[in-house]
Amino acid sequence: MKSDSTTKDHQALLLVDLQNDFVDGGALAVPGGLEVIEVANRLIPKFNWVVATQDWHPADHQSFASQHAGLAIGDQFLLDEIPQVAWPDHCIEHSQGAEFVASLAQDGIDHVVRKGTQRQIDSYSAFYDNGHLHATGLADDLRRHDIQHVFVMGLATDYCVRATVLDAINDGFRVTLVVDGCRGVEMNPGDVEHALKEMQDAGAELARSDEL
Ligand code: VGL
Ligand code: ZN
Repeated sequence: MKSDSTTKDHQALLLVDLQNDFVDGGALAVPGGLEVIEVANRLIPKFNWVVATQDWHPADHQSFASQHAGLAIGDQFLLDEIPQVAWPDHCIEHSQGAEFVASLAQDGIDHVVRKGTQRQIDSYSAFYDNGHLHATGLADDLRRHDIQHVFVMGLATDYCVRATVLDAINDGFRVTLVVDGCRGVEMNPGDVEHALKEMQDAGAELARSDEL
């Protein structure tokens, strides 16, 4: 770690969307997604406070291409005037695909944040929906636990990890992105690299898990 401006007591690990649908064989499989589970399992015991997000959609969520005649997976459209990518059906509430990956050391998770629960708006970030209309309550919860510095890893770098990191910084948290704990969708070549640059430009520090 670069400096010790925050101690363990004020640090949290934030695991983004380590769910069956985002890993190998899942409905929205992120290439190499399964590889980050062992990174999470190594980091979990090092933190006093561990938060995990769960993408948690109703079956008729309007981010699903299946809900719109004429939209194909990957198409961009406007959902209530907010730019939206059309995704395959994924992480439907209470489904197997929405469950955490079985090999994840779930006993070490202290708090779960479910997002994307409203059918009419998507929520990539662990903190706010994509329109920044409603907070999930995570920022307040972290502050209640005196957390000042969050270490973020998970899936996918160019969507939910990116949005979570940018919102965390905006809400005043120090953020370290655990780079080897992330994998991206990379819908277009360069998306992951671009997302990493955006996060760094916003003030995120980048680290490898073996440095923590
Ligand atoms: C995600 C697309 C749709 C993610 C979630 O976890 O990055 N991406 N829902
Ligand atoms: Zn989703």
